Amino acid sequence: MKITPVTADLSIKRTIDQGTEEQRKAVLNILEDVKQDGFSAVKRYTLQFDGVSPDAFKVTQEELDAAYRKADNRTIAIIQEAIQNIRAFHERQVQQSWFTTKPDGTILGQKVTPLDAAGVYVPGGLAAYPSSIIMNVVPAQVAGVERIVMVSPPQKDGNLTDIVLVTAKELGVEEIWKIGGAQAIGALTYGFEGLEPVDKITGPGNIFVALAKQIVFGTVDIDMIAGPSEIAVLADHTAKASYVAADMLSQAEHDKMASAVLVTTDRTLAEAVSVEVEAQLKTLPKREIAGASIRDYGAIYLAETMDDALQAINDLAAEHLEVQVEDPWAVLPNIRHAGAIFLGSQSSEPVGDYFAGPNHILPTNGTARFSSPLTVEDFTKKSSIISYSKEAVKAHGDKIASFARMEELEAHARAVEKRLEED
Ligand code: HSO
Ligand code: ZN
Repeated sequence: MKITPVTADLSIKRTIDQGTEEQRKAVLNILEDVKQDGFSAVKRYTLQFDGVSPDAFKVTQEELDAAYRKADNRTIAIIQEAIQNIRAFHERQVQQSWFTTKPDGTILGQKVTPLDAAGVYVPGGLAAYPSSIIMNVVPAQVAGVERIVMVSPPQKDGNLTDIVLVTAKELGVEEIWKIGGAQAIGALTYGFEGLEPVDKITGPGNIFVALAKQIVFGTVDIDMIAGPSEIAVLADHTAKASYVAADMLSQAEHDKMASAVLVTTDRTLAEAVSVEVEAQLKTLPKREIAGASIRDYGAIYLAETMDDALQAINDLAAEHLEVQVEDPWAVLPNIRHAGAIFLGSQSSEPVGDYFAGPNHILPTNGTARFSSPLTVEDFTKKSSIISYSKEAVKAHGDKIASFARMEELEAHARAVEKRLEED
């Protein structure tokens, strides 16, 4: 990897796939068809895109049980422990409704209510990561969402993979549909006989799924449009080159467009990481993907001071940031933009992908400047509570009426004054 000095305005080289005009049109058509024709449109598109035409799209209890019986105990135990850790972390995020009272008897507050129904999209093939299923489902469950619906495209044999079903069963997700692509987003948004619409759709997907989510946003809520994985490592002379390189490759193997960037104050480390990345790449099963990612989107930046390095790190606003410096907690206050921050040499990124507890659905493409990981709050909404007392209306009614007249809204003014007329 090339080593370049850190420059003033640094940004991760990103390619944001916005889709082509044709793709957008195709997705609009699919959504419209699903809205109009429901089940029959879903059946048609599943045959067209997935090459199968099942009579029923809903996964049965027997299918779930059969997959579970085939799973080995260690796999199940690992999934269970990961779910436990992730659930425990998310339970800390629960927000309570709150109310405040004033001496005049007014009560104000905020009522937190879980969404009624959430839909989780699980991509097909190798990207059907069980870890991502957990990361989407657990916050919804902790929020109290009563109905969680999973959708995923059927494989060539018409089924979902066993590991997807096993994970769903461990999570207690019971409503699973073998539908993928834009047609699945349409089905979740508009519903069809047997499938009731949901309120929010989360989960990653290909460009067709991303476009469909963008289009249905407003009718339903969505989580975010996730870009390829990103990792930035902030390191000084105390960092171990083999760790840094391994962690960079862990995200590079996700996608040819994933980006792995090192920002360091130490030239020796920069050179060692460059050599290590090449060496470790050679034996990776996904060396073709990881190699392309490192070549096109990887970088090693050398900074003169830790302040310059931190500036660069904040400019990058990476999805994942590893801090491998002498005293990581000391630099934490100066880190402003990152989706997840991994502190210290033992906190390698995959620890967070699978097991530690925080969510791995994180802001990409520099959106960590203004957005956050997926949380329990994302599966709730709030209602404001206003309970005014007679005393309060007497004291403030005339001001409210005057305010309304400033806006030339006479009916507003009179509504309040009606209360003033009475004793
Ligand atoms: N690192 C990915 C999530 C993931 N990793 C799933 C492994 N499985 C998010 O950027
Ligand atoms: Zn990952």
